[in-house]
Amino acid sequence: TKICVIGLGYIGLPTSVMFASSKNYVIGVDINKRAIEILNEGNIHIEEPNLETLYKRVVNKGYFRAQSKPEEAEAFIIAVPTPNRNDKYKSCDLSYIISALKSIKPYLRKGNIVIVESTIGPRTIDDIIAPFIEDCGFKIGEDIFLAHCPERVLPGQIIKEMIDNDRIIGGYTDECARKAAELYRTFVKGEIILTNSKTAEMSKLMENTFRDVNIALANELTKVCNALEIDVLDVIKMANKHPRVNIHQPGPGVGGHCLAVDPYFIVEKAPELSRIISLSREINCSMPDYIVQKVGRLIDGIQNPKVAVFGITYKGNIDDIRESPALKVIDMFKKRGYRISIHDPHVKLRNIPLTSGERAVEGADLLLILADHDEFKKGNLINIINKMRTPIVFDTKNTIKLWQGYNEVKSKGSSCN
Ligand code: SAJ
Repeated sequence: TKICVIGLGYIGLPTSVMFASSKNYVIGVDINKRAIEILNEGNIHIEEPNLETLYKRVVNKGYFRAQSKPEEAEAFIIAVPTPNRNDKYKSCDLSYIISALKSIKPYLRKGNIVIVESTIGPRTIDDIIAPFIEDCGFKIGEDIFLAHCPERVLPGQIIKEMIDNDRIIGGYTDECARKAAELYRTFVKGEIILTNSKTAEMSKLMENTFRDVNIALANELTKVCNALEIDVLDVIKMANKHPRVNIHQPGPGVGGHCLAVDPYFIVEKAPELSRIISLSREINCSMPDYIVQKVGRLIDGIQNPKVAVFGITYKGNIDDIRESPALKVIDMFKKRGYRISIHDPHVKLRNIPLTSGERAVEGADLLLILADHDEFKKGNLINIINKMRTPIVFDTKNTIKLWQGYNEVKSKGSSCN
């Protein structure tokens, strides 16, 4: 099958590679000229384990080519970003989807399959995308087969999860779902579950919303426990001994381009009814401020304080800082006039002033851990606090319990959280 994939980012590129690996001819399309150049030189422009090796293999065999414009194909897969708009409900911005649809319009032929992989609000296929295609003069389910096939892969293990995870296929009609399923069956080993478009849209959004709401519960519990002087991590450990309870881990907030984005797409469509969902977003968004207030109390009275921040990515062991709560924390520190040093062994961005861990803690009054990178899980607490001016450690991700010297320092009553 000849497949044209629009959008070669974290989802579109691995998807293209998977289709090409199972002997489909894939044309990858992106508006980013630099990405096209890199890809056509045989390299990839994103970081993802195992992807480059697989990519080189399909390019060498002639199954993949990147270009800036679509062309005729049997199937079109849209994998472009759908960010939040800057409006009251942070609603779903469909402008990239609309321009992708416009770009394939001249190449659409009877019998084509059109699949939207991008995350979209409930009813978007029915209310916006299907009418667009019908306006082009096609009858969906007879001339064109339209489906929403959301992805649910975790960055860092995309390839494995793309193959093994169960896949939801939401067809505009039953025939649309069957056609789309045939395509994915070429590489998906997990179960392929057929449904309608709106159910597929809502289930994808609800997966991430479920996680966001549960993290909000853990974060709220943290605030309540702190107010009542109860150790929240002990409470979570105890409660999770129950076979049907799984309280998530509290932290400095929720980042990334999924959990911090998707719940708003549901709220937008039914604001009066989505109360727990929007409250959870509020609670998770309040965490950076909560952390900063707490830091303020811990270093109260210290002249010209210096805070060393360890870990600024949105979660541990990745290089991605999109929507990371750490950035908000750092901004608030700057507004308060604190001196700040930042250490993150995973981030390579030049516009953030990073320094080594040793230098970061030198003369610091507080060490704040915001991401649970593996590098932070081992260390010598005594060595670190010896370099600090004031030995206060605030660990929002519970990483340093494993550090050498932790128990010794803790028993002397220093502020380890
Ligand atoms: N977090 C907590 N406490 C927890 C778990 C996570 O504070 O107990 C925070 C993390 O630190 C991070 C954020 O939540 O800031 C999100 O991290 P994550 O690992 O839960 O999720 P993502 O955003 O990397 O990927 C999610 C995944 N969805 C689910 O696990 C339900 C992934 O499978 C989806 O494909 C992806 O969203 C997506 O593209 O939608």
